[in-house]
Amino acid sequence: VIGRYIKLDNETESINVELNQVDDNHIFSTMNTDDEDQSQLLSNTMTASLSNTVIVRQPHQDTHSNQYISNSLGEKGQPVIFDPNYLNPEERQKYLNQWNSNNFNGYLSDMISLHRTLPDVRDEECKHLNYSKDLPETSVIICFTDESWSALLRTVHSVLDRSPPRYLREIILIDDFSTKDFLKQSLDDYVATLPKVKVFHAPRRLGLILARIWGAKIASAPVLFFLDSHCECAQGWLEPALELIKRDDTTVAQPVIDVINASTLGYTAFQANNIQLGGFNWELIFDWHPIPEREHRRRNYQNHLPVKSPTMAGGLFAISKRYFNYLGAYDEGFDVWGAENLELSFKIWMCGGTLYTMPCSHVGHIFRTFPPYKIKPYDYFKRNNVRLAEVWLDEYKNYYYNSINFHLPEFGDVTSRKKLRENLHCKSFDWYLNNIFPELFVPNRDGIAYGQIESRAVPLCIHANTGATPTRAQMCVKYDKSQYWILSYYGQMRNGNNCLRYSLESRALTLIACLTENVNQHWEYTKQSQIRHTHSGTCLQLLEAGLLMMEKCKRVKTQQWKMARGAPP
Ligand code: UD2
Ligand code: MN
Repeated sequence: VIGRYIKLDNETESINVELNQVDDNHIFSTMNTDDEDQSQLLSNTMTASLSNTVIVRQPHQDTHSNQYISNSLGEKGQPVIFDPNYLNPEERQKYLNQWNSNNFNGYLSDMISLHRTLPDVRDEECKHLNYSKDLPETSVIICFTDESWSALLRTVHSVLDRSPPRYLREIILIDDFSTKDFLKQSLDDYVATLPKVKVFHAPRRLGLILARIWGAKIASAPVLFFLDSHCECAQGWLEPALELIKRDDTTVAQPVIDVINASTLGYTAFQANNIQLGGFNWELIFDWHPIPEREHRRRNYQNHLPVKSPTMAGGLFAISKRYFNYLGAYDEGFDVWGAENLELSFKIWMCGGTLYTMPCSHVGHIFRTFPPYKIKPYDYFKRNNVRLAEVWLDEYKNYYYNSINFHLPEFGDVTSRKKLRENLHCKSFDWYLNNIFPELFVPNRDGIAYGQIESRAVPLCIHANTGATPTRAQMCVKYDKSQYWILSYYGQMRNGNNCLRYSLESRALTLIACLTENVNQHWEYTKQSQIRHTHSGTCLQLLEAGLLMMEKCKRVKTQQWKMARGAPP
């Protein structure tokens, strides 16, 4: 037996068993089992919308050729569960190396067809839209550094296979000084066999931001469509963006970014009633938000229509080349990775454009927990964010500086970027917050008490622990952001975007993502300096060793807490 193929039928919850001969070197044998580790594997697949599982024991030898492709492995975006314990030691080492260099299952990616099919994941309404007959042409720009061969080329082929040829002028690959050998001559040779695809090798490491600027300069079509180098474009991905930009070239359009699971490569789509919009927090980290009611109303509750998004995730979007240059592309002082997505988002809104997410356009992306490239000897993300804050955040930059504990790094010269903002007569950040992202928590507008919460009984402060660990008190540490709380006007006790929560049912005091209008997250800071949970009418009490409990409110020192009243500065 070389491998096992397990098929789980969602509806009946039964396990079907099949035998599959893939090619001369590959046989997938199947077996029906209810043993423990198999049910574990199967339960992992349940999180994905599709349910075929393949456990491969003996994969092909040549990881950079496409010759041993199964007809079914990963087809239709199915997740493939891959158990490395079935690999021989040599293959297992290759598998581990691929994880280390990519931070996703590159070994499995190499076994899946570069032309694998995806289901048409669009909502029904999307399939019957009529697009203009003369949409503008696009240049697709894909920057990469040390990308997996198959992930990169699956991105390229998904563009070639699923774009109407008349709208696709070219695909520009910018190799950002990769060190992997196969991304040089072999890539050039491979790409030479494809229509419309060109590779440009950077003479030094540019970082993704300068690499994109370079790609945009080379591009000849009126519309630029940027993609990451580990994406798969789904059916109908291109037309919605071209339609929006044709109507108004100050419109910037991002597809729904579907999830390609980093270990199973299973493709999971977001339906239009379930998509999330881009936001950010005061650490200037991008995050996701549900569509606010005001946007549902503006669109007459038609989920498939383009929805206004405060920010973009950054990697996947279409913009007119003219407008990209008009907005000053990206800050060329940004290094390696990060901040460019918020810069462009703020610029678009503040300088007269519109940023949409298009529920009818789907592109999958392999999300990884952290980027695989070597970290430079300094914190480039923080430095980029300081440049961003200096130029675009006005007085709001102090929230960011508070969150990074006031230690400003050297951030270079931003005069030319400030000049750009002036020349374009862009609106203020205050305008942006009030009009484009009113849902964002703004401390001095929405806060009524802030800072450390220190016990009056002993010098201990409430410390934020996310996840299952109960919240407790610890030694007070100044400028520790886990001890910086803001009680909001709406009664939330916030640590960043997380809120203190107490539930009568579980009797647990935890920290979870803030939800407005959740009774379990509603608190008051009383005249007697108590932290009172409104719904249960109980008060926060310090026990020995920093443990916290919700108890009947009474006048004891262990229920009294020091916290600065008034809005944070
Ligand atoms: C997200 C964006 C990414 C970018 C980033 C912030 C999505 C899906 N992804 O992070 O596009 O906006 O936020 O900067 O919205 N690369 C280079 N040179 C480098 C580093 C990276 O060419 O020095 C390439 C890399 O190979 C990849 C792309 O840039 O194709 C984005 O990098 P990532 O995939 O690590 O970023 P991601 O998806 O975590
Ligand atoms: Mn990416």
